[in-house]
Amino acid sequence: MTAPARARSSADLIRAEEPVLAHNYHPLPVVVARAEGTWVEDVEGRRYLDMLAGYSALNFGHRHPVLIEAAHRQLDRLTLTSRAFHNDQLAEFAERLVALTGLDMMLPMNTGAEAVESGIKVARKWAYDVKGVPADRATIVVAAENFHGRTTTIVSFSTDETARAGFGPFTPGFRIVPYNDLAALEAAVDESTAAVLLEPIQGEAGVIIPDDGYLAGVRELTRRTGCLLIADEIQSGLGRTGRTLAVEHEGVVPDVLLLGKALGGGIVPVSAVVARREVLSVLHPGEHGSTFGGNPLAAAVGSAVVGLLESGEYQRRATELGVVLRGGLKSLVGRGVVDFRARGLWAGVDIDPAIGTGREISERLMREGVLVKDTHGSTIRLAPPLTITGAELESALETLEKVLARGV
Ligand code: IF1
Repeated sequence: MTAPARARSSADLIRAEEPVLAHNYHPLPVVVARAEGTWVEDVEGRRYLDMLAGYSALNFGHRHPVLIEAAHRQLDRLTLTSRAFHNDQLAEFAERLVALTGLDMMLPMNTGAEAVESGIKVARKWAYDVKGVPADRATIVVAAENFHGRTTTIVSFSTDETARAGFGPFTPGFRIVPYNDLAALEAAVDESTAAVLLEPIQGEAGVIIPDDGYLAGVRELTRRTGCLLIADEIQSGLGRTGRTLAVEHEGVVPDVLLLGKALGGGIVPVSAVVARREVLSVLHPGEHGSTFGGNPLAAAVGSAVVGLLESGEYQRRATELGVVLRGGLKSLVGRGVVDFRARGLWAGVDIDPAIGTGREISERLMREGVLVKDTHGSTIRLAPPLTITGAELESALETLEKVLARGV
């Protein structure tokens, strides 16, 4: 007999998942039951500082009141129409998102992978219809160590065997070059190239920040060779690095911008392809679509998210508190931290493997009330909500210091 959900302990719930839930994750042994702001609470009432923020899908913290209010208001009016009809929320969302990014048009989708897939389709169609690349000959250049999602086409150009093995046959038409290497990129681009697809900072690879000038160099190269620059800002965008978009750190405006995660405010999946008119104009009725893309609930929440970003408050917070984050991590170098990379409120921290793996460090931090996620090896990622207070951030850094000082 299964105990009713309300009486089940964390341990009961973890055990209950095992026979009925696909094992495509190895979660930390914490069962979250409620959350607010930077804090989550497990079934037994233990509280944790959330330093992962849903992999940057919770930039505005858990259940931000402005976003929850927008969602409640729309839930009580209209949630889904399909795009067979118009709805009264989508125009405002499109207008405000386009204005926020400085581009011309947007295509509303749901998950990040859908935005990436849509960006690939649109870039290819632009290559055939506008650039004149022969049918089915378009290529797209990507970076090694990329992470753009989990669909078959996307893992076709992954260099992470764990994400790719066993899912072939793969989609052709992609060329892989080392990240942060303009010469290699130059060599890979030719008349068949539709686009270069890059993360401005590589998230899953461990928050890899390219050399100053790299993104500007890619922009110059793509403009000179007549191909599109597609910036995947699904994780790096929407305030995370201290700017609305990470490409702004180099004054770069891409031809195509991919957004997701925090665009849905941590409430509903919302993603988008935002692009120059010439690019998104290649789509005509019936050529692309999505049941939920642009639904009124997503659009209402998306508009509220854009509203939070229009003031610049969260970008300023990420910049200011990013100084505290960098300072704290710098003080730990040589005391358990081997190296780190940080921009705004986003850091990849390489822990001394002698102290433990990323997973072991994550479990020790969890027991001290701080939630993080390892990426690879002994690297952990820190990406708290941009609503975190200075005191909360200091507390998380002190906990990291304590866990590292304790050693093995
Ligand atoms: C998982 C991390 C992984 C992304 C970028 C597109 C997508 C993502 C730059 C796809 C998604 C998520 C996926 C999730 C864990 C997380 C992630 F990098 F954020 F840590 F896996 F690498 N572009 N990243 O980061 O967006 O379809 O998931 O909405 O798959 O485990 P999605």
